[in-house]
Amino acid sequence: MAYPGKRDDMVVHEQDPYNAETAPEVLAASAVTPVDAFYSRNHGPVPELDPATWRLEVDGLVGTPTSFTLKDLRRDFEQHELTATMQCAGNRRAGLAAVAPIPGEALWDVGTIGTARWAGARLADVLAAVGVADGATDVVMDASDVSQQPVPPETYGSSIPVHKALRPEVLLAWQMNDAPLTAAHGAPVRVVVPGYVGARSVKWVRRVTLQDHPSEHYFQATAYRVLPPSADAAAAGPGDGISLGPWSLTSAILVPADGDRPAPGRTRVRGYALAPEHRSVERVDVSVDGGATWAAAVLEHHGPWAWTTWHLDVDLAAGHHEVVARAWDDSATVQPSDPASLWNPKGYANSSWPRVAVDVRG
Ligand SMILES: Nc1nc2c(c(=O)[nH]1)N[C@H]1C(S)=C(S)[C@@H](COP(=O)(O)O)O[C@H]1N2
Ligand SMILES: [Mo]
Repeated sequence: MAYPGKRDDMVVHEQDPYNAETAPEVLAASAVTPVDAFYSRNHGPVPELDPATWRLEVDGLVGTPTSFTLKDLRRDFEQHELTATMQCAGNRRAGLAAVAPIPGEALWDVGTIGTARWAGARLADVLAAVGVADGATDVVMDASDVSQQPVPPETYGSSIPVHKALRPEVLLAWQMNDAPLTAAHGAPVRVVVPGYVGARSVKWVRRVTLQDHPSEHYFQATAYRVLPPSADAAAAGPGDGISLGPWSLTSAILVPADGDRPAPGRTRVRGYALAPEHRSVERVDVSVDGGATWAAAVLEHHGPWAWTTWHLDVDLAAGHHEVVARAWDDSATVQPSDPASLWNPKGYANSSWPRVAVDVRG
């Protein structure tokens, strides 16, 4: 069933709450992902908030606790625009689930990612207006949606370190692709934290609190953490595992799709690569023989906070081919080849080489 404001070619993993990813060929069609094709990751029902009565409370370790209306934010702060990629920590989880089962989590393929032109106020400007008090280390963002996943149910929320919150790329966004944010993507205002896993880009934000420790919200303290392979995910508690903040070097092959049966001859392999915070994608190698030989793809950069899209034309003879890619960044780091080396009980941060198998018709 289609969801309001979303195309019907979304790959839906859950209807209620709505959780859907973009089909690979749709993602490959443009550097900026259309809003109606952008992935949706929800932990509770989507709230419909009235922009006229919405308030953003800023409190905690600040000089002057302040309540802002949307009008206040638009009037008192300069609007900044930024093309930035958002990616769920669970993107490419299916590749980890192929190593060993990951029960209870959506088996996302390569489409829990998208790039948008965001516009809004800098969180740094708002924090400067209220004053950051000594001792503040973390900025907690609390939202209006209630998730039934934690026991007892609680509002969605997470936090980022103060040093990240003060960076110019972090926005309180009210626009996505030159239009007002839609309800599904956090209207009237969401946080956008480029370079960090999507879980930190809090939608329907209603309160920003500065404190001397990270958020105690379930989705910060317990979920979105990388547990050791031997851990029992169901028994994990607050503070267990590595908290996911900045994402790692990754890439995906979007076209051809796994199992495609192209005609023999010239085929264009297309995909994306994403560098960690403050890094850039410098090279993407593509192999059509399972990694025996490689050629460098053509890169298209879209700004410091956006993915790099890439393509390579290859000649494929009839028969079976395993297409593999690997991205390199400006620290000469390359993605790890083996998903087994990254496997973790909740299936986060699969940054291993993407692989698709195609059978070229004879
Ligand atoms: N309030 C709220 N914010 C949230 C979430 C949520 O469920 N509730 N999901 C987070 C996760 S895990 C991701 S990946 C992104 C997804 O944003 P999108 O649905 O706009 O693509 O929002 C984040 N912000
Ligand atoms: Mo996510």
